[in-house]
Amino acid sequence: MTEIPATPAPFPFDPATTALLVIDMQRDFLLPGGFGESLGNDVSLLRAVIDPLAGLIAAARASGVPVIHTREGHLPDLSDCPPAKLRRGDPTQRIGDPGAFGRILIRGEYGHDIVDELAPLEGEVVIDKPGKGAFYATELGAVLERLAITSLLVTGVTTEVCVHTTVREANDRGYECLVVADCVGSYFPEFQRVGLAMIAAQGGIFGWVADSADVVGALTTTTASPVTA
Ligand code: C5J
Repeated sequence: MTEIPATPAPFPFDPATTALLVIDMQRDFLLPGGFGESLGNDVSLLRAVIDPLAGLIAAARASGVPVIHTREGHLPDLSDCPPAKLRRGDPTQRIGDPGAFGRILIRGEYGHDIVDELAPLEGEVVIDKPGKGAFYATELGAVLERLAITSLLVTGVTTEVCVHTTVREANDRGYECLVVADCVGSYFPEFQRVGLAMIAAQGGIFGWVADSADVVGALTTTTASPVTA
């Protein structure tokens, strides 16, 4: 057990019981010309996450900490997409419509998959999720239980939507969550700032916040012996 410098206090870190969760780093959200940009968003704010996250993923892999990826998306017939989600907002394009990179947020389409820079390695868990939270209607809880994981290093996009929803779900299930500040991203700078502040407020109501340099530092000085199932 070691500690990672974090806000509001050092994060107790045991690589044997920790996983790195990489949320929704998908082309539909991140690529110029894609769905995210079609909603009027500046995707460069999300793309800034790619480099530090690639470094963090590499450090986790080297130290034996499991890397678990998620993808938000739906079955081609949209049977797992509630009408309320489909109707939400006023986009020029909706989930399931043809987009620049295939049908938007549909499993199996090019845009639904993870950006090349962060592609999962063979054998890494990829969770397909229909909701914002990574626990809802997925096997994530069972995977974490099988790996004996009790702490999560949380990364990905977007900070105030899928990252926050997942951290809240994880809290209610008893996981310790460290959100890595420069490895989560929002289209809205104010939401990024406030989203991170909300995690660590009130003595860490949802968890801890740290920079990737400090997390990588801890990973490179420790090694996990992952549980295999
Ligand atoms: C959104 C996500 N923002 N992954 N999805 O719709 O945060």
